[in-house]
Amino acid sequence: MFKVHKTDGRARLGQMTLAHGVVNTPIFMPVGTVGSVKSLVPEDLKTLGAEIILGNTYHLYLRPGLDVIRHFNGLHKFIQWDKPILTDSGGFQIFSLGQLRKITEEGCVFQSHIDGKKINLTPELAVEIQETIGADIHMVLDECTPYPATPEEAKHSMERSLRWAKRCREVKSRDELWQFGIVQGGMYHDLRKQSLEGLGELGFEGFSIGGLSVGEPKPAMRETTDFCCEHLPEDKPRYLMGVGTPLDIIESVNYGVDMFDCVMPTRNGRNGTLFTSLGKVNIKNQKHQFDESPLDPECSCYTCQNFSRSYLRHLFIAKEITALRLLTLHNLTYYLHLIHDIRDAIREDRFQDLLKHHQQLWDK
Ligand code: PRF
Ligand code: ZN
Repeated sequence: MFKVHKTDGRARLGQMTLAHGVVNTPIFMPVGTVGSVKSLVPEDLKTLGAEIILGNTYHLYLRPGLDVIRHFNGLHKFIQWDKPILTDSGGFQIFSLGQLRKITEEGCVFQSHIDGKKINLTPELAVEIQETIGADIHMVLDECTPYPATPEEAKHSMERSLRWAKRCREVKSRDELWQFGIVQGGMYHDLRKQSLEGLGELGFEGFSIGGLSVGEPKPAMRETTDFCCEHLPEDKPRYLMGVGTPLDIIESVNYGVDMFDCVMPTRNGRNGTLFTSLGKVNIKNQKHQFDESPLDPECSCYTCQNFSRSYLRHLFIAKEITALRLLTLHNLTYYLHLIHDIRDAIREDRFQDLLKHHQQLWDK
C-alpha cells in the first residue's frame, strides 16, 4: 500500500507499506550492490536511520549466486538486514560495466566479470532472481537508452523496454513483493508519454524514471523528470533511478519524485569528497592539515562528533580503511538528514524555502 499524506506544491509526503516494514517518502536508499553498503554493517545503517537499501541483481546473481541465496531463504537473512530491500534488474549494470555482449529481443547477453561465463539475462530470469532474493521492491528488465540518442533509436529502445516490462509482469509470482515499471524514452516527451501510458496498463505497484543522469545536461534531466511526474499516476510511488546530488534530489522532489538511490554519498566518501551544510569539502586539501574543527559543525554523525578535519585528512592520506568508514558514515548521514529536512519542510509547508536554500548553497 502507498499513501500520500500531505503535499506542498508538487512535493509529496507519503508512506509505503512493504513486506519488511514501512518506508517513509521521500526516501534516499543507500546502495549495497553486492549485499553490503561498503565499509558499513547493518547496525550502522540502523543508527543512520536508513529505512531501505538497494541491491543489484547482476552482482548477486554472479556472486554468491542463487543457490546460496536460496539456501538462506532470501537476501535478508543472508546479510542480516530485516528492513526493506529494493533491487535493480541488472540491465543497467551490464550496460554501465561494459560487460554487454548483445541485446536481443530475448534479453541481454553478457559475459560474467567473475568467470567469463556467457549469460542471457532475460526479463523472466530477472524476475526469478529478484523474487529469489526476496526484494520488497524489484525492477523490470529495461534497456537504458544512452545519451545522446536519435528519436528512432530512443523509440526502438523504449518499445523494447515496454515489451520486456510486459514479460516481467506476466511471470511475477510473489504477491507480497512489489514490481516497478521503468519509464524510458530518452529526452523525448512523446516517447516518455507512450512509455508511461504503456506501463500504466500493466498494473505495477510503482514507477521508476530511468534513462536519466546518463550524461545529458542538467536542464534536460530536470525537464524530463518534470514531464514524467506530471503524467504519472498520483497514487503510485515514483523512483528516479541513480540520482543524484543533494540539489538534484531536492529539485526532483519539487516535481513530485518520492524515491532516490545513488552511489554518490558512499563512493564520494571513499574518494575523500564530503557533503556538508557549508557545501563540498575535499578532505585531502592541505588547508585541513591543522584544522581542529569537525567536517560539518551542524552534523550529528559519529565522525563529526568525535574527530577533527586534521585527523580525518591524516587517515585518508595514510590510506587507513577507518577513513573510508568514517567518511561514508558522514556522507550517508548528510543524505539521510537532507531527506528528513525535506519531509519536515513538506509537512510544514515551507518546501520552497528549503529548495531556495539548497539552490544557493550548491549553485555557487
Ligand atoms: N535503468 C535501470 N537502472 C538504472 C537506470 C536505468 O535507466 C539508471 C539511469 N540513471 C540508473 N539505474 N534498470
Ligand atoms: Zn558528520
